[in-house]
Amino acid sequence: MVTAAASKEAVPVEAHPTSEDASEIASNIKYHSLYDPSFSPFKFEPEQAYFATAKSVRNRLIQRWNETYLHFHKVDPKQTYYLSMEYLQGRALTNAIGNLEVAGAYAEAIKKLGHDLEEIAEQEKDAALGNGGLGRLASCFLDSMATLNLPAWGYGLRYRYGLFKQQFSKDGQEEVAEDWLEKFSPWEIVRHDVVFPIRFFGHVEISPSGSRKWVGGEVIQALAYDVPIPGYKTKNTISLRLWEAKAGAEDFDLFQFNDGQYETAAQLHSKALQICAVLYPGDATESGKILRLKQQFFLCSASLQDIIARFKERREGKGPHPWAEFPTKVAVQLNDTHPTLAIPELMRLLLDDEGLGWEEAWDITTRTIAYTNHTVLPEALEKWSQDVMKKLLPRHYEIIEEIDKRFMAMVCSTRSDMESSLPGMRILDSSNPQKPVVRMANLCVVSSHTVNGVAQLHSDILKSDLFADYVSIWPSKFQNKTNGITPRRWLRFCSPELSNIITKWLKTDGWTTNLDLLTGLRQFSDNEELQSEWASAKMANKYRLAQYILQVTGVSIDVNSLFDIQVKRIHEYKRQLLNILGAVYRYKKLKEMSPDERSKTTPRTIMLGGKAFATYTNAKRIVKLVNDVGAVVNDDPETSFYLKVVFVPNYNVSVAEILIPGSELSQHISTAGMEASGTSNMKFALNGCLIIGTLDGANVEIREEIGEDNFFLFGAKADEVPRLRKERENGLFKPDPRFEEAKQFIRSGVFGSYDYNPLLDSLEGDSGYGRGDYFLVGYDFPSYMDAQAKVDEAYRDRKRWLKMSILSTAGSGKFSSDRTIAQYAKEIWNIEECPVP
Ligand code: B1H
Repeated sequence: MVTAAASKEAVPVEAHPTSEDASEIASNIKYHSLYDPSFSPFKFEPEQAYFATAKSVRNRLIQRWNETYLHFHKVDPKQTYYLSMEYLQGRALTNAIGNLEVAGAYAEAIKKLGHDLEEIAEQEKDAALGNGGLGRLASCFLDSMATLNLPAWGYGLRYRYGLFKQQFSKDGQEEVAEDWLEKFSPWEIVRHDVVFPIRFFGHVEISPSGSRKWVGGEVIQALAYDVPIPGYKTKNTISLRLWEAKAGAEDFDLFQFNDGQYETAAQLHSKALQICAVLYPGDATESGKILRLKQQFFLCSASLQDIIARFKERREGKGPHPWAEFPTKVAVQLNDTHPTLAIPELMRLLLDDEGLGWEEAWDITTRTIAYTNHTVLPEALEKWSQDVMKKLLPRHYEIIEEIDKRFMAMVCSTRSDMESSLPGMRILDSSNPQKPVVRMANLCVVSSHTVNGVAQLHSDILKSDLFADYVSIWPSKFQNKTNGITPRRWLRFCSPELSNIITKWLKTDGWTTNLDLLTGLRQFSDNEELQSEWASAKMANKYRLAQYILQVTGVSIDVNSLFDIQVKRIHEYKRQLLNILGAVYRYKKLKEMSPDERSKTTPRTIMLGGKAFATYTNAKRIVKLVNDVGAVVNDDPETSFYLKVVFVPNYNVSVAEILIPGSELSQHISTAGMEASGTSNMKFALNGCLIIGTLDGANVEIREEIGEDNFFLFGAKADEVPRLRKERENGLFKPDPRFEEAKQFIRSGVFGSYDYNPLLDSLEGDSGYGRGDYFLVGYDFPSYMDAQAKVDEAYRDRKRWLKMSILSTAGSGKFSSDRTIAQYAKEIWNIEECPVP
């Protein structure tokens, strides 16, 4: 037995890989720091303690992961494969020990080693392999799939650099590469035996018998890394398999290298590095477009080869491969159109490699693949240049052409009434001869057995608008699956204070896996004892948040003010501009008030956060404006007690875990019809935070669940938006004087010398881009300000506010991703639970 030197207590060093005893866990952590080291010996600062702890937890996960894999292999159930270009996993340590129910024991063990669990957990870098809601949804889904014991896996890409780190200079946001793998990730396990070749470019060869084969071009290897995903209170631990691109030794030209041609010698290695270098390569250039398409194909091809290999392996000794069984064993879900190439790739593998005929391959493909749409924004609907597609994936282009041709023939022969709609439904759009494109959403709809939207309103819009023509052909293809969030990460672990109170009043912690139980809180919403406990838990979370804000911005905020938060990607349709214009108006009015009048107002701290895409100019201007407004407002001795405006830098999953529990009001104020669902609205509501919002996305359902009295509603409705835009175009819009005043105040230069005119001009009818306030900020401004006045009034009535807060949590049960995933499993994937005994 060895005794570790650097620890506080004399802790023996031993393996004990699965013990739940704190002393043995401490020994195990020491064991990892000494015998599986990644740092200089005997150094045991928080960082070393984090890595050793993570390795200790990882071993538990690997054991469960292995058992789960073997169990699935033995039972051979139908399995779902979730294909997504994005996963926003955030940190893993707290979540893993929480799901394994060993958090208490690890906290004690770490104390024995002279450290503090929270401090250690903060050493971990976020795995930010995603942009926003779509990526975080994928991660919540994995958590629910594991927790529900479903045979399901995720596939994604192992980006070297995740979503950029947001920093600021005097010019505003700057993007810096986020090196999440700098000191390796303890949560991934490389699978050197899981490698598939991925081809790009080349040409199609036709044999004398007429069969086709894609050959030549460049071939890069896909190597698997598995991230174990533990379920909560279950042994089941599933996999997120991330692909890395690699070139082999045979691709390294030693002769050229020795000849001094270093770059050309390792050309393929450098091409491989590019594929998984960054999450979202800028695609303004042709090479950027090709790289993005390469990434998409890389994910699809590697995943499908892996799926087919597993299908064959599980069929070994059971006779030749009965391909007709494939859709009874495999469900593939496309997370938006980004992995659409899975469709022609599955067709190619079945046709060219397995030798099936078109009809059979098409039947298998369409029974296997389902597609989730996440947006109706025209600019986000992917269209790839036909020329780029032909060059990079010549065989896939042929297959897409054939799908398009057969689809047209089917419509013409069975639905002659639809012929006039055909041009809009076709997959290949050559209407602009200069820029013929492949419409990926159309390819998905034609080739999937099921298409779903992510909130009721969004699914209705898909049916009545974007995909209306297809609905008349395949009415039963379209479904709704309202998004959800995992209540473990988003309440149980991020707000232990509130969780304990909920468990106490419900007399069970069963709500963590059956979130509908939260309705049990309704009967106590008036209870003074609960209200007072509730208020202290929220206050503890507000303190934690205030400390964080001070640490990252230097701004000291008052915990007794109303904490008002809007955090999400910066986009004009999400209308952060409406929020900041409201704040500017509030500031102007406060300035005009007498001290006595001011003292009657409700003090507020408005926090905004989110990243702007690097080339999205107006989004960056909005970020700059928030910072500039904050700099003036927060330093104004007359008003700063009543109003603070803070831009929270570098918003990500772990920042959200601090912000959301401490919030009291959150803003979900997109132009109606434009936010497909939103998922942070669910996280805030679950944490007892009230919502000010429009009738958009999942807001509609949240309001239904928690009651309209507990939701601050304003703004145009989705079906009014087209008419309102028309009216603007025709000069019929009369702006509210408050809106004019707020804009004018900014134009006057109060917030510095930066030129905000182009941003503000986009809100005018005569905007240079001819958009004339496309997002209707001006139209919604007055009702927004009225709703904000109601918020101020409600907050002054403490009892009423607490009751509303409790009712928000109580009504959030529907928004568990467990509910969402159970619906996918039953209504789309047709899979059943497969618990590891
Ligand atoms: C959502 C995206 C998205 N919808 C393109 N679409 C991307 C589009 O990298 N790209 O090219 C990345 C992401 N993301 C979001 O999905 C919706 O806006 C939210 O309303 C929704 O809650 C979320 C999850 O369904």
